[in-house]
This record gives sequence, structure tokens and C-alpha cells, in this order.
Amino acid sequence: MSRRKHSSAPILSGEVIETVGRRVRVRHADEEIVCFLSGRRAVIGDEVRFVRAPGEGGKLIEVLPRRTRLARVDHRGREQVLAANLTGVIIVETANEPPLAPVILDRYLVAAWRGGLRAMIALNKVDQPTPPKAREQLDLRASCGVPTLEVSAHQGQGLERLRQAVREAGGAWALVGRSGVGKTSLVRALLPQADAGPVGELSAYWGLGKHTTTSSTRFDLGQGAALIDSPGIRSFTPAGLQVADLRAYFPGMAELQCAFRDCLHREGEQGCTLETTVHPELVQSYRTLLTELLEIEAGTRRGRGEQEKRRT
Ligand SMILES: Nc1nc2c(ncn2[C@@H]2O[C@H](COP(=O)(O)OP(=O)(O)OP(=O)(O)O)[C@@H](O)[C@H]2O)c(=O)[nH]1
Ligand SMILES: [Mg+2]
Ligand SMILES: [Zn+2]
Repeated sequence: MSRRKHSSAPILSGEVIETVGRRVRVRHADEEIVCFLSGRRAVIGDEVRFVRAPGEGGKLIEVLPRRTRLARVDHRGREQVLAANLTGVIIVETANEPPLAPVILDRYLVAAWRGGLRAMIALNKVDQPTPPKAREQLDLRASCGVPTLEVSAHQGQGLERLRQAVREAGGAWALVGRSGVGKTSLVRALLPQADAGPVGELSAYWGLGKHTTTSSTRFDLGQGAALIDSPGIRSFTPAGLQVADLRAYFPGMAELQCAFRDCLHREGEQGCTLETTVHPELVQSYRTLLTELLEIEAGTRRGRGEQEKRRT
């Protein structure tokens, strides 16, 4: 039915610049059009084709292949693409409020590298002191080749360097991380003219964890670069990854030469060199994620087996 309706309307192309509930805002030339998804899944950064739907914005008809993707495992164990065609992610962290979460950082790095993205860390709220332990944990990730910038959305430290880094790399960079680390505050500080939406009340975060930003939005940073604000997360498991691939994407492990080619570096593997060559904190972080991915893989296999049984 819809095909017939489309045949007369010209097919236009654009880029998703905001997700709005079950719709997306698409930029086409100098115009912004809110489009119905009509059964398709589109995420921020997607290049799409659509037709105008009189009186109701537009209707999406195609999502073009993604050059890069940031994806995680959703609560049902399925892949959920969070953003498409990004150049990189800025993993926003804080040392105190909330305390540093190095394990989440590692997982974002895996997801970014797996998805073809670059990654940098922005340690926000450096107007507050950084405990030595947090400093050590950040230095460890920096030694794995992750550029790290210290910033304060409130007091302005490091903001120009962050802007420069994103502009030099070009393309769209998503600010990602837990709720309350200051992603929206950074957009506001870098782009005071933009309508970046609300920031959270500090007091509301500790405890249940409050999620102030609920959708992803693109903001132009000039010189062809853009920032994407995204909703905070509580936990993060990278998707689209076979357990055996994890070794290649985990920070600090790309160059690891284990005595055994197929070794997954599980605890207690005879002759495994992981523990003697990689920092114990990364070893632990890797093994927790490995266990989780093995469980997901087993669950998916079980699920598939049951589906097949039902079909026969
Ligand atoms: N001290 C200090 N507080 C900050 C800084 N940046 C942000 N905050 C505070 O941290 C809280 C959370 O900021 P938001 O920008 O809403 O955090 P968010 O990461 O966007 O959170 P979600 O949208 O829930 O994911 C707010 O109370 C901010 O005022 C900073 O540089 N220093
Ligand atoms: Mg926010
Ligand atoms: Zn090994």
C-alpha cells in the first residue's frame, strides 16, 4: 500500500539528527523533518531515504548501510545499535561524583573499536580533586593508547582542547557514559547557543540514578564536526562480538602473545600468559566481560534450539 503512495512522491535523503520517541528528526538540506519509522529501525547518525507525508512530516523508506556502529546488548540479549556513522566516542567519566567506573570504560572501548570507531576519554568535573586510585586507573587506559582529556564543564578547563580534538578528527562524536557524569553539561559549555536540554539536579543522582537526557541529539561544532548527546546508561555490554574476538578489542590485549593461539585466557588455563603480561585490573575486567559474553552466547544458542524445536 505504502509503495503506491510513495511512487508519486520524490524520494529524499537525509541524516537522522535526533531520535524522538518512535520517530526521528531528519536533516535534509537546510530543513529538518520529523519522520515516522514505518517499521524500520533508524538511529542517530543514520543516512536515510524518506518521502514527505502531507501534514505529518515524512515517512522513512530506507536506512542506508552503516559505515560504523556503536552497539550494545539489550536486556533481552539482542544487539541494539545506539548510533551510526560516528567517527568516535567521547567516554565521559568522573573521579568522584559518580566515582570512576573503569569497567564501563573498558566496555565502551571494546564497543567503539569493534564498531570501527575511535575513542577518547573526557574526565569531567576536574574542578573536584581526583583521588590517586582513579588517576592510576585512568593512566592505565591511557597507556593502552586512549587519548585522555581532563575537563570541567562548570569551570571551563580543557574545553578548548576537547573542541580542537573533535574538530581535528572531524565527523560526529558521541558523548557517552553513565547518567550524571555531565554529558549534557559539556554540550552546554561548548555550545552555549544550542538548546542542549536540561541537566540533572546533582542531589537526584546518588541512589537510584536519574536519567535526565532521554534521546540522542546532534549538535554542530563547526568545521564539519559534531557532538551527539546521548542518554546515560547504568550498565553496558558491547554487542556484535564473538567471544573469540574479544581478545583483539580489549584494551591492553591487542599485542598479547599467548602460548596458545586459541586461548580465551580464562582463569586457571595452563600456560596462559595473560596474567604475566597484562595489568591485573585489565585481566579482571576482561574476564568479567568474557564470562558475560559466554553466557549470552549460550543463552542465544539455547533460545535458537528452542525455536527450532517448536518449529518441528
Ligand atoms: N562539579 C561539577 N559538576 C558538574 C560538572 N559538569 C556537570 N556537573 C553536574 O553534574 C550533574 C549531571 O550533569 P548532566 O549534564 O545532567 O549529566 P548527564 O551525563 O548529561 O546525565 P544524563 O543525561 O542523565 O545521562 C549536574 O548536576 C551538573 O551540574 C563539572 O564540570 N563540575
Ligand atoms: Mg544528559
Ligand atoms: Zn591465554
